[in-house]
Amino acid sequence: MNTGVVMTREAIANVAGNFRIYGTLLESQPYGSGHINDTFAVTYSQAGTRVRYIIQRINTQIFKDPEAVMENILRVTDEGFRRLIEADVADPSRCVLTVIPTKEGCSHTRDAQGGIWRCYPFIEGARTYDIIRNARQATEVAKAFGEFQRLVAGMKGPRLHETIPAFHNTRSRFEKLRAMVEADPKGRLASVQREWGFLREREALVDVLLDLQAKGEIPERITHNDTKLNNVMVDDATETGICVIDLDTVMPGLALYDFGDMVRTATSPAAEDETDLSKVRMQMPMFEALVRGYLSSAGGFLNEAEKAHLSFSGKLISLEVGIRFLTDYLEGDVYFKTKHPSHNLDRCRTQLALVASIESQEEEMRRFVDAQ
Ligand code: ADP
Ligand code: GN1
Ligand code: MG
Repeated sequence: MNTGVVMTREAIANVAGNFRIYGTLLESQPYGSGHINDTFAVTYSQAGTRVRYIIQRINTQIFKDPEAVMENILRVTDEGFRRLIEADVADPSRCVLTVIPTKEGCSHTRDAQGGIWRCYPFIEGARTYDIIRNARQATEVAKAFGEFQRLVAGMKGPRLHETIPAFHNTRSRFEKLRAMVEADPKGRLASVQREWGFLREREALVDVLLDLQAKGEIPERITHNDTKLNNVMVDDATETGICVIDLDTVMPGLALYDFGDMVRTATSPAAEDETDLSKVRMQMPMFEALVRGYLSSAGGFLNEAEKAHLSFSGKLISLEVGIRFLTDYLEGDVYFKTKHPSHNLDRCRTQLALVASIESQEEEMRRFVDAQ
């Protein structure tokens, strides 16, 4: 089971000591609710001022080429920083992540067990949310993700590395699930017949965006690919989305994958692992707020086919993540961090409930987008 790494204070101090941070380490604690990396907040005294940093162990079971991940992140954050300076933004270091180098000038360091770590300044006066609070927040978050896509759109140089190949390839996600159903390595299939049936009925959906891309109707762009609500920092004072974080999957992708994941994570009032499925629903006011926010920053570069599939993308990404949670459940919880044996199944069920909720409102969603 993937439960994340346990680190002693001394082990964290050893890792943190490799970065170009001066002062004295005061404390450290595990931080955040991400499913992939091991994240710690560390506090230093720097000449009497408390300063925090984020230290993160990259999950190298998932990101097989961490150097490529860091190369992408350096390129994207440099580009973002440059563009923000050009635009005269007041405090760019709160609006884009800064990679803090090691004492040797490298973007990451290796611990005694071979774990790969990186370090960012802690963005203060802001936080992430696991559940959306109100429509205004939805607009702000969508605007921030759209702005992120806009900032990196014109980046020069070679194509970014694909840090996880076929990450959003919904056909291969479906085929992996089918293979896991056939192998049933943990004997869990009997308990998921209803979920597997729901997904099988919707198999045709997984090819829709891939086909449009193959026909050239939807272009490849530089996208974030993990635009969960809790991957954007929201300013405590202004409630604006100030900084997009979790940049491991920034790579070539479809803008619709990003919008779809916003719908998946920012329209329902329920947690991703809620077990009372009657609480899971796609709330139309949140969807409308997301569309407004996203179009305000990304509307200028999206084409008609992309705009026409905004509501579909929410359904597809909820389906895709449902497929991934179910696959991981059948495989024995090897990918996402889990806290108990049915955690991935609970998460799968909320995703499928969300798909059903979107299906019941799809016409209305489409009409709203068309009217923009
Ligand atoms: P994961 O891939 O595991 O989701 P993230 O990079 O999203 O890892 O980090 C996990 C959580 O840590 C985020 O949701 C956020 O709350 C917090 N976090 C990450 N980077 C920063 C930062 N630079 N400043 C403040 N909080 C951060
Ligand atoms: C993971 O890292 P985190 O928690 O932001 C996952 C996403 C899933 C999401 C489901 C690299 O995101 O793809 O959509 O969990 N990230 C990776 O909550 O697989
Ligand atoms: Mg995250």
